[in-house]
Amino acid sequence: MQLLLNRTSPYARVARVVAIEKGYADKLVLVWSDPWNEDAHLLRHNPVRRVPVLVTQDGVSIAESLLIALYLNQTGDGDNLLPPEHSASILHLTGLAQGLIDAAFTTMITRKHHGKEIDDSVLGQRRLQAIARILPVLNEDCTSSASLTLADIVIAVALDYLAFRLPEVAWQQQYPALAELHARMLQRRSFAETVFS
Ligand SMILES: N[C@@H](CCC(=O)N[C@@H](CS)C(=O)NCC(=O)O)C(=O)O
Repeated sequence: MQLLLNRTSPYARVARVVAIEKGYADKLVLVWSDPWNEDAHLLRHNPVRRVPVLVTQDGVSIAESLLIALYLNQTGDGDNLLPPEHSASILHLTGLAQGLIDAAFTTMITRKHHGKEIDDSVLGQRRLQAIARILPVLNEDCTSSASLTLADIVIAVALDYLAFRLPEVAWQQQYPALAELHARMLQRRSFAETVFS
């Protein structure tokens, strides 16, 4: 099985963390890919030209980080990251965290292409406002569960991506529940092995 990824993508990190947590570390070939330049292998597996992409043992390509996470959760070992009895609340938090990743990633990539003044555009403002609105809701709604969930992973990746790319969003001081979740998750092997770089 292959995972097409790069080292700075929060989406790819979600897929890779889930793969490690579900016992796929030794069965997965990591294929470092460049969505921003010609990359024939990536294009062959994903015409959208985005990472991550999982290529299964049978050669089927799956794009979209959360769909990859669902596939790995269904087929891998270990705890179910989306137990049916808690699926609504886990998906609620996962959706918010994915929204946080989307807003943070798009802020970063539009700054890179258009300069920081893009933040003042209507869409730039909407993204920053989304980040400011999502954090307190996640802080309020996230609960520490006995076993690891998909939401724990996506929230922690989103927060670590903010710390990496938008450090001016100083969520650590304002949101203690998120700071606790982030610190706890960073201690896991799956996070230690997938640090943004
Ligand atoms: N919704 C997708 C987003 C994936 C995505 O945007 N990946 C970025 C890297 S962080 C990418 O490959 N961007 C290249 C592009 O948009 O052309 C997912 O959840 O996997």
